Amino acid sequence: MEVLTSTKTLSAELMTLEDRYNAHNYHPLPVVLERGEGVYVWDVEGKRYYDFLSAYSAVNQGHCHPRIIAALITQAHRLTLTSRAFYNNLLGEYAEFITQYFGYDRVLPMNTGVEGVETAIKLARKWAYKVKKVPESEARIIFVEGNFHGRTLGAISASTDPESRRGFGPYMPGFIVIPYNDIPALEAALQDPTVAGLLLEPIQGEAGVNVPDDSYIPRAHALCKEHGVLFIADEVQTGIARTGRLLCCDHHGVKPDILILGKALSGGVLPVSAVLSNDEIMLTIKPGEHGSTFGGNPLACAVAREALKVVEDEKLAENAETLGRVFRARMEALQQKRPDLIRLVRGKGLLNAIVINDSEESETAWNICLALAENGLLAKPTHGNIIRFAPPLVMTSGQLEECCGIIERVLSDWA
Ligand code: IF1
Repeated sequence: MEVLTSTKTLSAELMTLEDRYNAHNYHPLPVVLERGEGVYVWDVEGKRYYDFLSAYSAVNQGHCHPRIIAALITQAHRLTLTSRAFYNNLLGEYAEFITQYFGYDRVLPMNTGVEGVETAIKLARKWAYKVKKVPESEARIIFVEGNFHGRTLGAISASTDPESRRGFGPYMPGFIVIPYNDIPALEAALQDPTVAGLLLEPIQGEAGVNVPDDSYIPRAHALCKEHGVLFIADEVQTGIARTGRLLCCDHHGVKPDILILGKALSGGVLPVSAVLSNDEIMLTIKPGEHGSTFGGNPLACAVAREALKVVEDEKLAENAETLGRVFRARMEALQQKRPDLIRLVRGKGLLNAIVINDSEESETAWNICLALAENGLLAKPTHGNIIRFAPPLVMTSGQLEECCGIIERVLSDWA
């Protein structure tokens, strides 16, 4: 390769290459990353950034956590995949570990978050027919507006986001969508005896870190109990210590009937998801009725077990709670200084967002993220004018101070 004559030549070349040969299903920030360690990532020109997206909360334990990488490498030399046609020596121990870790009877291991969501929908329907005695093929699942559960046809059939669903019809039947954070709407929907479950995120990530009223989750859970409907929590993004507790539902003392995990379940090392539930629900699925080639593979078991141990050993939930309060206080002070630019700050733990005081279509949030990248901090807008801030949970208070300083410098003088 010719000697680089100017900065960012290699980045430009690699972006061009990706644009030429890759599908255009994303609009990435113009940064080409090649290395990650803890809270940092480096681009191909060697510039270091604080990662404030954490791969959408998949690297809560920090990039390339040494313990998780070691578990990956050790197991990769021994056995990576057997398929579930046979037993493997790690799945039983992993299943015991993760069910005790979260307090459930059983786990159904999958790979991506959306496979976890699809699995939960199938479980809820199966339970409705087998246990609640809903007539076959008539079970309904309640979702809430603003949801994001993934990109499969099932998940987008519940979506209210035109970008996620437009042009992909026809859609999955049997889904009811009601307003989020609206108890009367839920009470009305629960009058339908064919409802099997309510599936929601305890904080809506993609919708822009949409935090419901404190009373919403516990009251929704109680109403589901009252009506014999399963409370299903999609904690793919909010789980694994991200919001300052092991699960976001823990803030409310609510134990979901079905819990969906993904992303940081592997520390961002490979796709690992899991659905947890108790016998009455989980055992409605019989052998041969659900699964996947890689679900419960020994490599995933080794990695996920270590990733969960790291969360506990390094007290990542406590750290997220403490640093999250510092972060929101600093951002709220900034909002006071620049109410013209920042409409509000919201979040829990280290899942936070600022809402920029501009239209959805405006480029403001995008341009702010470009300026933040210039200043060594990576964040990305969601839905037009909202910037999500979600660093790895291993961040120190000193690093957070420095990052708040970067954000304050860029936003204080924003013209
Ligand atoms: C993309 C969003 C975040 C999720 C929740 C299930 C899934 C996700 C609550 C599916 C995945 C990812 C997907 C990725 C970007 C990212 C995302 F912006 F799309 F919405 F995080 F907010 N439930 N979220 O957040 O998990 O199948 O992806 O493993 O598709 O653009 P997955």
